[in-house]
Amino acid sequence: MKPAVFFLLSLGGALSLKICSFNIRSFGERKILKQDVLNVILESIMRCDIMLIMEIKDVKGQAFPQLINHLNRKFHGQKHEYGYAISQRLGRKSYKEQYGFIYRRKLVSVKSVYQYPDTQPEDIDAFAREPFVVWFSSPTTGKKKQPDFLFCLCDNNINIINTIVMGVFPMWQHGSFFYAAEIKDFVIIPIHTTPEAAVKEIDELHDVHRNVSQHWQSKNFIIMGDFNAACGYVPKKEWRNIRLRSDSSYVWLTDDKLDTSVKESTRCAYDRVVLHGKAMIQAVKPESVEVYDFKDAFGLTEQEALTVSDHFPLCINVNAARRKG
Ligand SMILES: [Ca+2]
Ligand SMILES: [Ca+2]
Repeated sequence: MKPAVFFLLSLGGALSLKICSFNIRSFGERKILKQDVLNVILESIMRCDIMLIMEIKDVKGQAFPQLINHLNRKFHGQKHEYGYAISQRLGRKSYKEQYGFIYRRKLVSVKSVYQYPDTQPEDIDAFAREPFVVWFSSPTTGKKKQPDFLFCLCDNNINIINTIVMGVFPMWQHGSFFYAAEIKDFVIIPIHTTPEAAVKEIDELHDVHRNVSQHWQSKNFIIMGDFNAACGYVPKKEWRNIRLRSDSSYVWLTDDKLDTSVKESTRCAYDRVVLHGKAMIQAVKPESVEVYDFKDAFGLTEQEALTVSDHFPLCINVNAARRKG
């Protein structure tokens, strides 16, 4: 039996960031005041390193900052664990919503924000709630860059070694080497479509992506949110008219059957995550896609769960570079 030669060249490089989106139906002061509802919301956020919140209907503009205070109070002694960025109130008439991002300040920072103007010639006002785009950065530990791979020359004990290594390092893959891409910055384009205009708005996200690419240098994009991309709002035959779907440079991590709706009677893949950019795509494992079922996690009845929201949060894990210090 030949001895196994096993090289472990890097472990310390990548940091896994959990990035989630959550349409909290009609989020406002009333939800903050209901302790049970607030607890589920806080728990859902604390599972994540970045959380996009949609459907903030907060006329006085107080509920969202209060939510951040509640979160930060949970981390005594640590200076403001969470930071946030929130859009203006967006909408065509009196009905308005905001997009809000909550993030762990230790892990990421906001490089820049950009409100998509929605003034494309011949397509003015394509969106009811035009994306509030945020560029996040996750700075590296510095110049001392370690190689990002594990390497193994193994004999017929490879299965044993794989079993051991996969237990300790779940990122290990069968075969001789593993490459973990990590990214230092990425852009999140959020969207909560108008259900009846979902086909048009999802298609237009392609133009938003192009527009943002002209403004910012980043090539790493996550397009996420409540697309309303199911259950009658996007008929099957329409997919081919949606450039975000037909253009193969976009990678859809969620399939058309992933149920993100809370109601037991519905199975709807409303919420989606789409990636763009080679490094971005490499930094996310498709199997990291997760629908967080807070109904099960908290042992709630359907009715109780619906007082929190009619959507479950949707999450992915991104391999990011570690932040300095
Ligand atoms: Ca357009
Ligand atoms: Ca608009």
